[in-house]
This record gives sequence, structure tokens and C-alpha cells, in this order.
Amino acid sequence: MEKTLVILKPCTVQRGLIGEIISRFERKGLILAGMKMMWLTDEMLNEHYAHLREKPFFQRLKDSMRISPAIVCCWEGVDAIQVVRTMAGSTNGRAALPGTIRGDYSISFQENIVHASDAPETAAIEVKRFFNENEIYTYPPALLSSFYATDEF
Ligand code: IDP
Ligand code: MG
Repeated sequence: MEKTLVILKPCTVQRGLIGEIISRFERKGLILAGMKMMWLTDEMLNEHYAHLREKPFFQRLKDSMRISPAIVCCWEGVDAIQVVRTMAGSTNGRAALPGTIRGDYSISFQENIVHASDAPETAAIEVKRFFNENEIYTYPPALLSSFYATDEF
């Protein structure tokens, strides 16, 4: 099974959507491996958004990620990284399809509800960026056979 990092951005915390978004991942069948509320630091954001540092909106994006604390979570499941990206939808909330998280809750390019890791390499780095090892939990998933065929996990 894969682990992926999801951040419920400050816009989501401000709008009171934490429960609704978490609930979508739970209903999908993803397993919550870690979750905490935290202020994202400038240092964390410089690393996390390093691929955007030349963009004109870089500072504005970082500021928006520090408007309030964020909720960082780690979700686990078969192909969890792609599953969560598909659930998140396109980056621009105005283009994201209805049915996706961004398509249902966002009308903005920047204020788009969630961050989701985009590949196995980045997911591993991002989980480590925001969680200590003892904050990631592995526990017996009692209902696994109700979520997957036995050859899927
Ligand atoms: P992603 O979140 O879908 O992976 P990235 O390209 O990694 O998209 O960008 C990270 C974040 O930066 C986006 O979620 C969004 O908040 C913001 N962002 C990216 N591109 C733009 C843009 O063109 N205008 C405004 N904000 C942007
Ligand atoms: Mg990205």
C-alpha cells in the first residue's frame, strides 16, 4: 500500500470544511495514518513549493498557506497517491470537474482546498517533511477484505 500526504489548506480550515474533506477520504476507503494541525513555516513552504519559486505568485501562495494553521494528513491505500490526486481534481478550482474536491468546493486557482502529493518520490519526501516517524501509525485494518479483493492489497 502507498502513503500520500494531504494538506487541508488554511482556506479549508477558515471555511469550516475540515470534516467534509476528511470524510470524503474516509468514505473512499483510505486509511488515516497520521493527522495534525500545525502552522506551516516559511522554511517548510520554501521546500514544499520549491518548484514554483520563480512564479510571480510564489510569495502570495506562501502567505495564503500561513493565514491560519493547516491540517496535514497522511492517507494510506492501494495506489493512494493517484487515487487522492484524482479525488482532488485539477489545480484550478474553476476548471476542476464537479465531483472532485476542488470542483465541488473551490472557485480559485490558489485557494483550492487541498494539497496532494503527485508521485511516489514526492509523497515519501512530503510525508517526512511534515511528520515525525512516531506520528505515522500502522494499525490492523479490520475491514480490508470489504474494501479490496484479496489480490489487490
Ligand atoms: P497542485 O497543487 O495541483 O499539485 P502545483 O502546480 O503543484 O499544483 O501548485 C501548487 C499550488 O500553487 C496549487 O495548489 C495552487 O494553490 C498554487 N498555484 C499553482 N499554479 C497557480 C497559478 O497559476 N495561479 C495561482 N496559484 C497557483
Ligand atoms: Mg503540486
